Amino acid sequence: MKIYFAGSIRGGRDDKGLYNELIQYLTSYGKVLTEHVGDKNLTEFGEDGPSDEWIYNRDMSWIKEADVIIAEVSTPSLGVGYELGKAENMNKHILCLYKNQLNKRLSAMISGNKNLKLVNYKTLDEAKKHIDKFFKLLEKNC
Ligand code: 6K6
Repeated sequence: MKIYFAGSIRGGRDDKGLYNELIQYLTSYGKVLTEHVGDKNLTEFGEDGPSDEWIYNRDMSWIKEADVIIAEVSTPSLGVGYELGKAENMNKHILCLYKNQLNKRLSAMISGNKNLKLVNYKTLDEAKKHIDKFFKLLEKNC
């Protein structure tokens, strides 16, 4: 199972610790292609490749290669939104995890899209349970 984990980078790194925990959990289900998204030392101003064009091409080929896309969408990110749109067009299985927050609302382009499986959670344990359910359902339907 190849898993593409999407999470904000230049959109802001407030949730990097959470991404890290989710990625660690996902490794029990398969190979996470994008482990760097959870790198606690990666800031929005850092680098992860020789050029942006190189990063774009690498990430697009990983999305093509991935069996599933798991996106943490609580921190708004142009990159994550773009990846989700591309993955939807490729008919990938997609799970979006959204942490309930008081002063923020998720983009309607995500919450209003019935092709994306969107779940709300409050704690990391809840997020893990959603992940378990997603993979169980996938197993049943494949
Ligand atoms: C590292 C630190 C700052 O910039 C970088 C290099 N950029 C990226 N490196 C790796 N993946 C990236 C990069 N920029 C975007 N992505 C992909 O888009 C990741 O797979 C994330 O899921 C998503 C983040 O998009 P932004 O718009 O928040 O950066």
